[in-house]
Amino acid sequence: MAIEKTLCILKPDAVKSGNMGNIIAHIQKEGFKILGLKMVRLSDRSAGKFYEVHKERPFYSGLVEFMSSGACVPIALEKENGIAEWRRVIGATDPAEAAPGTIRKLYATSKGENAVHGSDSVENGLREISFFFTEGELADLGL
Ligand code: 3AN
Repeated sequence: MAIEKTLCILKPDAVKSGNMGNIIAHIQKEGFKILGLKMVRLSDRSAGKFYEVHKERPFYSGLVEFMSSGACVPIALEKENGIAEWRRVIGATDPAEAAPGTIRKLYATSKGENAVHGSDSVENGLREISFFFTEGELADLGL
């Protein structure tokens, strides 16, 4: 299986509830390599741009408002079969449906405030990573 990159974002709910450290520990326990990590506060405009694919969905404006409501921590990850692996580790979009032990089961509160983001394809993973990181910020630190 191929090594794939995916973008994780610790969303404002996870940052506010003090679970950044727990989630980063979970990421490392699952064997992902961390290629880049930073803390950002998204403007309305940049959150809107990131979630542009969901523009027509009824939850779009709430999602943009939530994602710009506090600090986020984008993390560029890499692992064999990384896209599917990260989605397995985070669990279903709705924490009520997420499997036991998944990050969303452990730390998310609702479909909207669901603690973490995960890319849905290799192509989107690369696009989303480049939304937050320049090439120079993606040093492989061997973590
Ligand atoms: P996932 O993050 O599991 O890939 P998507 O891509 O369907 O889920 O949705 C993107 C984001 O939009 C979700 N992480 C969640 O924050 C928000 N979202 C999705 N569905 C809903 C919904 N029904 N109500 C509120 N927010 C939603």
